[in-house]
Amino acid sequence: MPVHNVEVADIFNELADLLEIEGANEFRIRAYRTAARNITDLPQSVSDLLERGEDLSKLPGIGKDLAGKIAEIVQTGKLSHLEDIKKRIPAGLLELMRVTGVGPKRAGALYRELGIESLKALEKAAREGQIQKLRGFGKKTEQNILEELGRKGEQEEGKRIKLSAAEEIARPFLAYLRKTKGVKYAEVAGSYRRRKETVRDLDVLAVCQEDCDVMQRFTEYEDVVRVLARGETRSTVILRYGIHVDLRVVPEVSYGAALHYFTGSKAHNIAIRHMGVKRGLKINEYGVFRGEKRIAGRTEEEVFAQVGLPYIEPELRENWGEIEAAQEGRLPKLVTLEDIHGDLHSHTTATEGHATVEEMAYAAQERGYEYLAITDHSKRLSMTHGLDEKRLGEQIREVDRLNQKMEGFTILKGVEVDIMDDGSLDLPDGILKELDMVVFSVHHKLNLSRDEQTERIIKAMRNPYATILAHPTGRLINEREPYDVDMERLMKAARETGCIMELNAQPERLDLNDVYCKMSKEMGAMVAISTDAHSVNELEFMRFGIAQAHRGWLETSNVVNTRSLGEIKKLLRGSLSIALA
Ligand code: DGT
Ligand code: CA
Ligand code: CA
Ligand code: ZN
Repeated sequence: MPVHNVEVADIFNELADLLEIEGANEFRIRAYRTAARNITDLPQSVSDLLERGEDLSKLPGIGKDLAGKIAEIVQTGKLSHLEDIKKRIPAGLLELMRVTGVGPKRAGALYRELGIESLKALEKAAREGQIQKLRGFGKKTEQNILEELGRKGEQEEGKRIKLSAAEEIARPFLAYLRKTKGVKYAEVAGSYRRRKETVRDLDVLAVCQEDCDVMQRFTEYEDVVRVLARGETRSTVILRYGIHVDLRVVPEVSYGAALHYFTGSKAHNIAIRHMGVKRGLKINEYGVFRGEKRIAGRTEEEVFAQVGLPYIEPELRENWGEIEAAQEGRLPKLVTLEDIHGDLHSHTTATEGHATVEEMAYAAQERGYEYLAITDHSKRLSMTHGLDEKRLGEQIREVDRLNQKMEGFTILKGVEVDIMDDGSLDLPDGILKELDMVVFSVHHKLNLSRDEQTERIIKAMRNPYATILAHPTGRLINEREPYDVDMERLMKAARETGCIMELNAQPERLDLNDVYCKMSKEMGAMVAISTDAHSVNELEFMRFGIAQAHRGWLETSNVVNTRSLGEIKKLLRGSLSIALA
C-alpha cells in the first residue's frame, strides 16, 4: 500500500513532539515540523516520487537526512528513530501532551520536575496546587488543566479531524466510488459538506443503477482496515487513518431528501421537519410525504420548496437563523472564490516561505489575481529569520523592481509585524510608513489575562500604520486553544481604527472562526480572507477561507480583498486616514 503524504507528515510531527518533550534543540524540532508541512503541501505523493527514482533531498526544506527518513517510512511504514525515542519516553506523556494548554514542552517539564507521567498524576498535582509553582506555568494554566481534564471524561471518543485532512481522504475515495460501474451519483454529506472546520466521520450517499456492485467496491477499497457493517443499502468501514465512513445507497427519487437529511445539521433538519409538520407533511431521508404519497425528494430544491423556502447553501445549515432569513428573502449572497481579487498575507524565502517574491507574485497572477501582499515576519521571530529594518528595506526595493517588470499585476509591500508585550510593534513607524500595508499579529505571550491581551491588541490597532490583524485568536485547530481575548471589543476597535480583521485560511487556523466571521459582519468590521501562504501551493488555501466565510455568512461587501487594486489601496490606508483625521 502506498504511504500517503499525511502519514509521513504525522510521523515527523510526532517525532518533533517527542523531541520537544525531551527538550531537544529548537532548530532541530522546527526542521521536522517544517518538513511535515512541506510534505503535506506537495502536489505529488512522496511514494510516487520515490518510485520514479527522484531525489527527495531536492525538495524544499528536505536535506539528505530527512530524505533518508522519508524513504524508510515509505518502505517500512514507520521510522526507527521515532520508535527508539518512543521507548525512552513514558507512554503517558503523549496523553499529557494532548491536554490543551500543556503541549510537548510543558509535558516534558512536568515529567522532569514533578515526575508526572499520566493524566491521573497530572490531575492530582493540579488539585494540590503544585503546577502553578513550576516555572513557565501559572495559576491560570493550572485551572485550565483541571477544566480540560473534567471535559475529557465526557467526550473521549469524539476525535475530529481537520477538514483539509478529511478532504485528502475523501476526494480519492469519492473518485474511486464514482468510477464504479452503475454508480450515478456519489457525494459526501454531513459536516464535510457543510464545510465545518473539523469532521468526525464521512457520510457518503450514492445513487445506483441496476446491478451495481458499489457495496463490494466500498468495502474492498485499499485504505479500509475494518468493515463494521455491510448491508444492501448501508455499510460502514474504518479507514486506516481511523476515520469511519458510512455509505448509504438511496433510490434516485429520494436522493435530494437523503442529501438534505444527511447533510444536516441535525438542528437544521429538526427545524425543517417542524415546518413540514405545520403543513401536514412528513419529511425524512426518503422524501417529503403527504400521507403515504411522496410528493418531493429527488432534489434538495424540491424539499425546500415544499416548506416554502428557497435553496439554502449547506454551509449555512446550522439553524443559526438561516431558516428565518430564507423565509424573509434575506439569505446572504455569499462571497465566492471568483470574487477574490488578491491575497493579503504571504511569506517568501526571506523568512519562512519556500518561494521567492517573484515566484509568489507570478503564481498569484496565474490564479487570476490583481495583487498579492508580501508580508514576511519581523525580527522578533528570529527562528524564522524575521526581517529587521535593513532587510525589509531591501525587500521593498526588490518589490519596486518587480512591479516595474510585471504587467497587470501589483505586489503590495507589506510585513507581518509582531505585536510586542506592551502593544507596540516590532518595527519603527519610519519603515512601516514605506509599506502599502502592515499585517500585525500576536506570536508570543499567549497566556495574558483577557483584559491584558485585549488592551495589548487594541493598542497595536491604534498604530496608524497597522492595517490587518492576522489570525486574531491564535488558535490551532486540535492543537492550541485560542488565547483569551474579548472579540467584541476587538471588532469595535477595528471599526474605530479602520483596521481589518483577518480570516486566516490556513486549514489548521481558520481564524476568525465561523462564529466570529458572523460577528464581524454584524458589528461592521471588515474582513480580509488571506492564505498566509508559505509556498506557491498554499495560495490554494483560499478556498478553505471562502468555505469558512460562507459558514460565517460573509458577503462580497464584507470582504476587502474582493476589491479591485484601486479600491483596496484606499481601504488599506483607512487606518492611517483615521489616525490623521
Ligand atoms: P460530525 O460527523 O460530528 O462532524 O457531524 P455531522 O453533522 O456529519 O453528524 P453525523 O455524522 O452524526 O450525522 C450526519 C447528518 O445526519 C447530520 O448532520 C444530520 C443527520 N442526522 C443524524 N442524526 C439525526 C437525528 O437524530 N435527527 C435528524 N433530524 N437528523 C440527524
Ligand atoms: Ca458526519
Ligand atoms: Ca455519520
Ligand atoms: Zn504569516
